[in-house]
Amino acid sequence: MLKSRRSLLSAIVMGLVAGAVAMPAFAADKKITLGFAQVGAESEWRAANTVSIKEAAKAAGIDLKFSDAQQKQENQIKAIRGYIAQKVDVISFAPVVTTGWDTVLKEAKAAKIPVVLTDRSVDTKDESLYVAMIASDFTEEGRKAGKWLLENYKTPGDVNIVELQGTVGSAPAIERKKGFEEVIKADPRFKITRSQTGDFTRAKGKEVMEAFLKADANINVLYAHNDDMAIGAIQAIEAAGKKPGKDIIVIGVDAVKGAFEAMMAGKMNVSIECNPQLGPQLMEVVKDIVAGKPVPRRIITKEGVFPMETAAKEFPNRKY
Ligand code: GYE
Repeated sequence: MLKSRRSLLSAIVMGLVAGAVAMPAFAADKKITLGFAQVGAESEWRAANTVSIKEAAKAAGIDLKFSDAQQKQENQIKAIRGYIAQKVDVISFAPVVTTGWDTVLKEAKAAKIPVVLTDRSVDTKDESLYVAMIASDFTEEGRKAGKWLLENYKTPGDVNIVELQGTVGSAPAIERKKGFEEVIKADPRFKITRSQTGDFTRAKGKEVMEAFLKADANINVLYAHNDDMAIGAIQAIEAAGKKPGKDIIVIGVDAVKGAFEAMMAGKMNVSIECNPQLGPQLMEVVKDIVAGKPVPRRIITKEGVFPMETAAKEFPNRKY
């Protein structure tokens, strides 16, 4: 009797302990709320990234609060402060630029709201200000662009490269430049003769390329930090009476559909892939954080290189 009573009691205690352990930090029926502060709608990449985040949140049953900062840091900071005030469960954002985030991230930390970075990194000494980052390796993308050029540019003599940089101070602009320079410096005939920002947009890419072409008759290669700027620049090259893809070699980054179309038309030579479909990974990480599970600090997306010869074959498989 005593024995069975004791076992019954211990079963209850065990059950309680197991229940306590198994019980999520969060009541199962409460929806997770995620506040996401997007960069803007500057490129095809960004549009695909936004779709991916919205669709993945829906599929995961996560309540998504979404804001578009129109490429302005102050708007993103405002949006993050709004999410803190609304007491969302997790905040995620793609930082427009790398610097200037410590204050707002400390506010999120003080409010005990975990932050996940997606797409772009921040420059901070305090690693505790965010829990995880899901992003591409932009330096490696820059290196891939440089390697493709060194391996494929056969015409002898000096090679004058003009560069269209992304948004000033953004991680992809800083790192795509760095990786590319690191590789081309191995061969002294390759030189960047002009370099300016086109802010990751087609309109700015076109405008800056027009100025480059007016000032300089001797451009052999265009390295654009994204496909949209390359596509804008292609229009400028054609308007100047030159053949993009032939007279001027055109290198882009992202591998969006617009780049594949330009490659199939013979106007763009290569695009280095940068995957915008970060939504599903982000929702997994958000769910794990809320459930109190450990998450990897850095998740790197896998990416390829698509030269123009592969464009027609690959095009039907492209998702963005
Ligand atoms: O390459 C560009 C976009 O941060 C990786 O931002 C992203 C970049 C992408 O505007 O097209």
